[in-house]
Amino acid sequence: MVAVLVLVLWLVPINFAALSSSSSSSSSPSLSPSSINRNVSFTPTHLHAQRNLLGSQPQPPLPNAGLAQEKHKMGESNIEMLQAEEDKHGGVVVDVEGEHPIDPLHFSSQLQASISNWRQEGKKGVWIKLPIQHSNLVDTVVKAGFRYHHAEPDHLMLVCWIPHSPDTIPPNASHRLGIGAFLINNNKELLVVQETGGRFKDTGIWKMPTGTVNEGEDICAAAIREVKEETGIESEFVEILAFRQSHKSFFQKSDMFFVSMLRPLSFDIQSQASEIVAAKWMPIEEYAAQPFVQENDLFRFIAEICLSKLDGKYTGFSNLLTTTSSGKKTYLYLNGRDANNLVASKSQQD
Ligand SMILES: *[C@@H]1O[C@H](CO)[C@@H](O)[C@H](O)[C@H]1NC(C)=O
Ligand SMILES: CC(=O)N[C@H]1CO[C@H](CO)[C@@H](O)[C@@H]1O
Repeated sequence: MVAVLVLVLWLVPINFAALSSSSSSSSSPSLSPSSINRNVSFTPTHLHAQRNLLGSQPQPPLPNAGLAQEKHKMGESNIEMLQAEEDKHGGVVVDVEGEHPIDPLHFSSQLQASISNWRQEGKKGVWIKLPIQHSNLVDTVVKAGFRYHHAEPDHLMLVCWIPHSPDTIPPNASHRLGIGAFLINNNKELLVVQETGGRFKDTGIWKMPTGTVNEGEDICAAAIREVKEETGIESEFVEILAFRQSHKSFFQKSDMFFVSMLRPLSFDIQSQASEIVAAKWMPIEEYAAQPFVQENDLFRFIAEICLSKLDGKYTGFSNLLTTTSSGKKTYLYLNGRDANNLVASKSQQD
């Protein structure tokens, strides 16, 4: 007991020094000197925790930072582990919860102890989902060897591969999906718009309505939605005529763009979207003759595809609604000419 008390007395002043030198983290209420000075509950457990915290203060981020074995030998039996769910790939996911601020030093020791535990259990990827209200822990988690994986408005996802085998963490999202909508009325006029911003701003160029596919949204539904938003026109999906993939687009991500043919169900244009200056029905030849279409291989080819489609000389991809074994609905896009035969023979079998 005497030895323990001596250690406590020795630790307290050191602890102050360490804390005052890291003023940036002193905003957390649990770091205030009074709580550190508490002397009632110092048991051997807490001693170990304190020593871990002290030890982790000035260390530079090592490759597997914060994982130094000797600290865990002391820590693991005493420090409460972080709660984690196992994922399907041999890893664990820590969902940092709660509204109250978390003390970074405490979190750091819990994280280090947990990692050494998970490593012994042969766990692989460790994910930390950090809600925005716990953004003060980012530095702590990064210093423990984690890297950013992706971010959403309300949380940051960090990841660390803990075994010594090669890292097989899946990459973050690599593509953005876009649609362009091809709609023709009974006078062979194409639905076109002019945009307020972007690369076509103030150019006088008329283009097809375009937009991005939302998370959880089908391409065919996105095309209908964008046309409705930009022009007020109601429509139904016919086919994907063509798609193109390009790289180093927004935020250096790749981009998939699906040219979709829709059948208009209404013809009165009511442009409401703030990004649209004007919308109209334009003779398709006039659209195709615009210099920006003619001078750009890709646009010219797309215009030619659309013209061929009108002449009945081109078949795109129809959508077929399918159901996976888990009950998920998912569209398969397949060659429209052969789709009907396939669907007919499938329904005979069923
Ligand atoms: C996302 O993936 C790209 C491509 O693999 C990579 O270059 C980038 O660093 C990744 N971003 C993050 C935050 O990991
Ligand atoms: C700072 C502090 O909490 N000091 C306490 C240490 O323990 C003694 C005995 O229990 C208390 O009287 C002090 O207030």
